[in-house]
This record gives sequence, C-alpha cells and structure tokens, in this order.
Amino acid sequence: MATLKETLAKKIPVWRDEIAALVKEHGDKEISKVTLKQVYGGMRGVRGLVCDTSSVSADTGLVIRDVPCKDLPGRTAEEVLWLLLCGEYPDKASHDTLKAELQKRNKVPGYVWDVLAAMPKDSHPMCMFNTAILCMQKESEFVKAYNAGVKKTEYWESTLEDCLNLLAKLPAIGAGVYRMRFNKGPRVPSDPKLDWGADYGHMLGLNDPTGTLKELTRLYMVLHSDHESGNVSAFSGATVASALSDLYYALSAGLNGLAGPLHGLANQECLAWILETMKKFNGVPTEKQLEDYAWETLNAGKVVPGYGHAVLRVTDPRYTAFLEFGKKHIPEDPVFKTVARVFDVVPKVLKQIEKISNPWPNVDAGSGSLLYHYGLTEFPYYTVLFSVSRAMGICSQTVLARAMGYPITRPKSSTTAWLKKTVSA
Ligand code: CMX
Repeated sequence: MATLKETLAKKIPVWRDEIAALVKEHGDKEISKVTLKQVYGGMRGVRGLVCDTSSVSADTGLVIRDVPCKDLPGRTAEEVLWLLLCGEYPDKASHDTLKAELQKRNKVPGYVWDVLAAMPKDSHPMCMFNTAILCMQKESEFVKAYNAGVKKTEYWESTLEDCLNLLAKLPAIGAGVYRMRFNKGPRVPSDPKLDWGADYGHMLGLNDPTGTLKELTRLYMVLHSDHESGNVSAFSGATVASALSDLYYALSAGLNGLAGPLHGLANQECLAWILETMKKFNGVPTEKQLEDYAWETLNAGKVVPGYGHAVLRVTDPRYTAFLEFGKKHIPEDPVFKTVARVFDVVPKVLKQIEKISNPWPNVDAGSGSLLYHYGLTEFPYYTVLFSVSRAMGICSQTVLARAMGYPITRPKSSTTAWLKKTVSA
C-alpha cells in the first residue's frame, strides 16, 4: 500500500530524467509540420503538445495510459484518477486510501452556497458550477506554497493538494447546483460508503431503488475523465495553468470552454434534438422520419449534435460503452430507442456531405437518454456531469505539467500578410 503522493514522488524523478534525456538527445528533430490550412483550421493534427495521461487516435479513440476505453466500464473514478496520474491502477488498499482521502476533503465551504444562492435564478448550471470553483480560489495550497517561496521542483506537491481538495468537493457542488437550480429541495449529504462517482449519483437525490443511476454516474465519471490535451477544455486549462495560475483558475477556465455547444454543451443539445424528433413524430420516429429530420436540421444550417469529431474517424468508444449500458438496462425506453435508431440513420446522412470529416457519433450522442430515463430530465444540467468528470483529466494534467516543470505556453502566431508573403515566396 502507498498513498497517491508517495507513488508519484517515486515516479516523478524518473519521468523527469527520461524527458530531459529525450530533449537533450533529440531536441532539434522535426516531429510535425504545419500547413497553411492547419493554421486557419483550428490547428487540427499539429503535434505541438505533450500529454501523458491519455491519447486519442482517429481509429481507436480514448486510451488512458495503456488502457483502452472499452476496458474502463466497471472501474471506479478513484482507480481512473490513479491511472491518469501514475500510469497504473492502484492496489485495493491504495484505492481505499484515496477514496477515504477524498471523503475527508469533501466539505464544501459555506460561502460557496451563499454565492450560488445570490446568482440569478435562471443562471445556466455550468455558469453556477464554474463560479463555485472560481470562488474557492482563496483556498489554493499552491498559492500559499508559491508565496512562501517553495522550490520549483516541489510545485507539484501543493498542486496535488489543490487537485484532491477540488475533486473531493466537485460531486457535492455539482449535485448542489442541480438541487438548487431546479428546486429539488435541500442538499443530500454524502454517503461515505460510496465511491466518488456513485456518491455523486446519490447526492443528486433522485429515486434510485435499484442503484442503477449510481452505476451510471460511476460509468459517466470514468468515461468523460480525459481526452488528451488538445481539446478546448484541456488545452484552455493547461494554458492557464502554464502561467502558474492555480488549479482553481485553470480548471474554471477549462470548464468554461466545455460549456460551448461544439464541445461539452453538445450533450444537452443532443437530447433536445432527440426529444424534438419524438415530439414532432409523436413517439419513436421511423428511420425515414429521422432521415428527413436530419436533413431538415442540416438544411437549416445547424449541426446534428452528438455527431462528428475533430480527431476521431470512427464511432467513439465512449458512445459504444453508453449504448451497451442502455441495451443492458433500458432497452425498451423510447428515448433510448430513438438514440439507437439515430445511430442507424444519421451517419448515412452525414456521409453524403463531403465537408464532414467524421459522420460517426461522439460521446455526447447517447448519455443524455440514459440520464433522462433515471429522472434526470433537466438537460441543461448535463454538461455539469461532464465537467465533474473532466476535472479529473484537467487536474491530473496540471499536476504532471508542474511536476515536469513545463514552461509557460506561448506558440507563435502570424499575420495574414506574413502568411501570404511566406506561401508565395
Ligand atoms: N452536423 C453538421 N455539420 C457538421 C457536423 C455535424 N454533426 N460535424 C461537422 N460538421 C461540419 C462542420 O460544422 C464544418 O462545417 P463548416 O466548414 O461549414 O464550418 C465541416 O463539417 C467540417 O467539420 P469537420 O472537419 O468534420 O469537424 P471539425 O473538426 O471542424 O468539428 C465538431 C468537430 C465536433 C465541432 C463538429 O463535428 C460538430 O460541430 N459536431 C456537432 C457538435 C458536437 O457533437 N460536439 C461535441 C464533440 C465532442 C466534445 O468535444 O465534447
């Protein structure tokens, strides 16, 4: 048995030496080139970042360290957090120590609830959640250590403290936002018997006699936890953290990016789209009706939410994991049936549009129907669930960036005039 900090303390010096030797020996070798199209195209495919917690390839999807996405269901968030940070799963005793450590730190300061209560009643749940994180900034252990003059090689230790303090509180904050924003009554206290992901499901306070909702929130927390570092939320979080802003600032920044409809907000839009089709066609639509509705959406200049991806060129394995969950637990649910039918129809439609690089579903296409079934029907809330989970990845990446002593992020930009001159030279 070892604690998370003890395990990292052994691994970090080895990783540092490995990276230092790599850069010393091969520092000037070219690993990627950049075309003009990529510069104007959101830097797709430009290899300019390092991320060791996870990788995403076009044909495989998410791999956390060495573990492919398909092997993640059944794991707890504690196991996955350990995996993200240390590159391996914890043994049982270490896992239980981390679980207890998170429970010890899970009390949310009273002022957070006061701040949230003072916000306009129609605030978006993501704005409430991110405000809660930002207003706790004064708790940062990193800031205290930095102001006390701690050595650069020790920055990661106080950042790990911030990581654990923050992650421990996020399920209670996320559930508290849900209950406050949607008038669900008093907050539900944490159940110390439960793991982090299941406890979140418990604190939402929905009717869950079979425990399946808790099983779903556990799965949800594991599947959304990380997706390498080039996506908007991870990249924004890492950029802010690279200025040595603490994790409260960095995580809040990253999650503000997750709140965009092309990124994490797509899961609320997705369920809205599914429900719209069901309303329009009075129940589960036929394949033909779905095909027509997909064209109607596209012809109106809108995207079909939950489909397409900046990196993936296959069905997102996270979508597949949610689909499997639905097939096992709620195969006859009409909303789930519609989601499954959309999967049979929409890729065929999107394939007909040449500019669309990937016609397949992403992580956001299916999860909403499962949440909806278990009574979580307020879909503007769904991105908060994504955020609680994604915080694991952003926090882990920040701890490791501090540990490796990565510098402030500062790529070079060009003017259009310079680009014109350069390409025509
Ligand atoms: N419906 C309609 N049009 C789509 C589309 C979709 N599902 N997916 C891509 N396109 C369009 C793009 O809008 C773009 O059009 P313009 O050139 O007119 O701007 C064109 O096809 C090319 O895009 P791409 O190279 O296939 O994809 P990008 O890397 O530019 O964008 C993504 C990726 C996810 C933003 C895009 O597929 C999309 O908007 N999907 C719907 C929203 C969604 O599900 N987002 C969640 C992604 C997962 C996450 O990050 O959380």
